[in-house]
Amino acid sequence: MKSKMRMCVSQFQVFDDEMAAFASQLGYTNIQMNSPALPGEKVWSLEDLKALKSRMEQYGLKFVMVENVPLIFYDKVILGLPGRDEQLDNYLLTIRNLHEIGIEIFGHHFSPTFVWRTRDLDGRGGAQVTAFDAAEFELLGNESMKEVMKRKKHLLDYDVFEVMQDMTAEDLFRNYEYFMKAVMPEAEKYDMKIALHPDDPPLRRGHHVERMICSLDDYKRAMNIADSPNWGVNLCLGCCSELGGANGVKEAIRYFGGRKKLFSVHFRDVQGQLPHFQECFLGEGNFNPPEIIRLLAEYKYDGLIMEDHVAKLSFDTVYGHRARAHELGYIKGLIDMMNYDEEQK
Ligand SMILES: [Mn+2]
Repeated sequence: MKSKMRMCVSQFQVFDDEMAAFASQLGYTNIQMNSPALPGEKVWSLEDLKALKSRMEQYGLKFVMVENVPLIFYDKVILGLPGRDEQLDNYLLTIRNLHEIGIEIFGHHFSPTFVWRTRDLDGRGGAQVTAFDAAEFELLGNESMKEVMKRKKHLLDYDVFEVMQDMTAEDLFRNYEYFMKAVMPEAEKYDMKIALHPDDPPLRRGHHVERMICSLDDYKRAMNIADSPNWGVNLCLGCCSELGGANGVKEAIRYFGGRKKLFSVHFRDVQGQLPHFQECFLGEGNFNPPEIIRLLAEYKYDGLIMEDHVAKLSFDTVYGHRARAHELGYIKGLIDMMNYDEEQK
């Protein structure tokens, strides 16, 4: 049987002619955006979302997933700070607005300090890849992260790393429960799929900061907290691989795939496992890409599949059009080959 998993062009913030041409010319019609850069410091307006969707439609593209609102929309929810109820109201409004424009999956993370990396390394042919080393992170904190957080500080009027020094993973789980109690009934009402991305890297504690989703057990715990058919995972194979290598990836797919909890998949890999790893191209990491595509198909995975972080190729754009085109083509080739084999049976 032909697999129904759907590829998409993803992980960008601004939809413009360049992105439209990139998606259309490569032949992908489904679009995911990660924290679309729309006006608003508390919530996006329905008008702006509608305009975004219709611009995509002009190019024959379909807006199917939004991954993450900006942190400033729900930072108090994650951290349990005063003002979280107002942010929750806006989050519920966002669910209704996204439903209104036909969005199928709404992703979120619970990692206000974002992705942790400690340095860039030379990957294949000198392409730049990010790397993480837990001991280095413990010692220095994340220098590149501090630059990112400085930029975020223009939006947030406090230092997230500072606030999180006194928080534990248990506090985060408690705040997640508060979040889910408000979010899931609304998501069910509008049949919106709510998808959780794990922490990257899935390391419980680093540089005095604790994180929430650092194992399959943590993910199961979040699932039980949400307790809803509309809750599922935005499974980052990269994070699973960072933690448990190929077996970690397969275990997560089997667990969530078997429960119809796989809503979207970040198809990327790393070399090595915690405490240190580096990102890489597909096919040179911990897992065997054809094997993993087959495993997803075995579980009749019909959600979205996309590339995620990519290596920085020489002369590429900031978005990484060259690298992304390569990874997308790689994934599409695997799916087409698998479907061809199925037809021949
Ligand atoms: Mn990811």
